[in-house]
Amino acid sequence: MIKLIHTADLHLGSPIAGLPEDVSSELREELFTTLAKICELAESERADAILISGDLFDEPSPSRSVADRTFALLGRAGVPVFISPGNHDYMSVHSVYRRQDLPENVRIFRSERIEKIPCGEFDVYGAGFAAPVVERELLQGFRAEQGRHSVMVLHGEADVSSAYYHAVSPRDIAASGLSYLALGHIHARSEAVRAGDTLFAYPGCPMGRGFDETGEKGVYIVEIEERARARFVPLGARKFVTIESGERAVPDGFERDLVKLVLTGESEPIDTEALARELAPRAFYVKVVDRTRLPKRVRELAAEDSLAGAFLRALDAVRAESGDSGNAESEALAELAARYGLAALDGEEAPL
Ligand SMILES: [Mn+2]
Repeated sequence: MIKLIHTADLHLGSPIAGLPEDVSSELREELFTTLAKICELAESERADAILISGDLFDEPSPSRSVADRTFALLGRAGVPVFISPGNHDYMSVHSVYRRQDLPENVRIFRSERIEKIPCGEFDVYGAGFAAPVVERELLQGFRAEQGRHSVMVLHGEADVSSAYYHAVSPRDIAASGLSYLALGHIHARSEAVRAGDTLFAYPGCPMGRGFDETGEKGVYIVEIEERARARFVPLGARKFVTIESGERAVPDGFERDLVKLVLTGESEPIDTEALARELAPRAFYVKVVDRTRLPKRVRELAAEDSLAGAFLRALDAVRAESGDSGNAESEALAELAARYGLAALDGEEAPL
């Protein structure tokens, strides 16, 4: 049996922006811990190789320390590591993958053309991005050498309708003769599916870097006997989690995680920063977003003979004149305008 660890899209060296600096720096560090866990998993599972399907780094030439730490970890992995450069860590002139001192077990597919590297009893195929965008459909006409098991490591999109990132079509995958196609690029994990006899999957990024990469992350362990099968293994890194709730609370169980609490329902304007500070001990990081609507009581102010009433009536008149009241976007905008205005009349800060 052949056993492989399949990962992609670590984006090592990425700044992880939009968070407080101490939180970002902790996460930047945890990216290396995650890579170390992947290497340890390869050892404990007695895997035959690690496949990294692109965007190992966030850019073609990461800092010396990011590159050195990465290759030191991969060099100690104890198994061959195959890397397909992606659209972020493409093969630029100054690409980190051109270094002469890479560990011996690290093999990189530097060419845009598909190459084959034999690995014991199976073959590993691959290709790399030469530029941030590659519009060619890569697998067209490809057929792996038969009689041996073969896998391919590739940063690309299994969707020919968006053709900028090594598009591969299910028809070409089915005709490839590969046992497994290890894809990268899509940061959300896909199920492992079959096209013909070829299994293919996106493992997704092994650790989230923002609230657009939520939930449990990990790698695929791929086992090939007659055919390939893949099972997802979570790596236990901190998770980004979005919770929509009417309650101004973070439930139990998120102490290690980054939580975005989206408040819904009806409420007076909420001081989101103060609430985030109050909830901070409930998670590694808490962000509060106010998506509540003003309570009826406040809306009834419009009928009052007061400055607030006059303001709300004027706002209604503007909305009626604009003619697009009723659609969700303009309703949300009107809601925000009402909140700003009422807060200002109360001498408060804008409720953001
Ligand atoms: Mn990526």
